[in-house]
Amino acid sequence: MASFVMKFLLISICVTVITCCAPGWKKTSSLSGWCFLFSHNQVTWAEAEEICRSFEGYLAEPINKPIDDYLISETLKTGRKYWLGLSDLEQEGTFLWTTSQTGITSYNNWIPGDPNNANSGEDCVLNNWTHRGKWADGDCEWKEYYICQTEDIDGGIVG
Ligand SMILES: *[C@@H]1O[C@H](CO)[C@@H](O)[C@H](O)[C@H]1NC(C)=O
Ligand SMILES: [Ca+2]
Ligand SMILES: [Ca+2]
Repeated sequence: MASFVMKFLLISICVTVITCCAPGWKKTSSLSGWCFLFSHNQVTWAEAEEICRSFEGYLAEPINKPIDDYLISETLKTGRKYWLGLSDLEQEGTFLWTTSQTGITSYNNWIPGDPNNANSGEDCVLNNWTHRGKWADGDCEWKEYYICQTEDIDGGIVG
């Protein structure tokens, strides 16, 4: 009973005052309103996109330096590569953020030499921890870790 009351209070506080993240999701005080999930499994880019959607979120979009810096700081802790919500699947060479379908504006963090659409083509972007989290285009069919992002408070609690 006590724990039920605690949970109810917590949810009330989350909804009215601050953003809370679902268990397993991370938040950072410098980026209020967002929750991030760093996966522990490796899937294709399309599968990652689908999984993030099922959490009412989307593949993380480091559209600016503060978000990218945060994702990089976590990436360097785990030493993994993660899919991001950026691809040139629609039109070769034109990278679009998945949710807004808008292009990269002032901020980008490509590894020098990327994107290079290497081999039989690379259309999906991941951050490469061996290059301090800078971005690389990779083969969408590779199985990689992924970061989901959500700004939906209710989705965060239920999901
Ligand atoms: C990440 O960087 C390493 C080291 O340069 C490189 O071998 C690897 O191919 C890179 N991965 C991607 C997806 O670009
Ligand atoms: Ca490409
Ligand atoms: Ca590449």
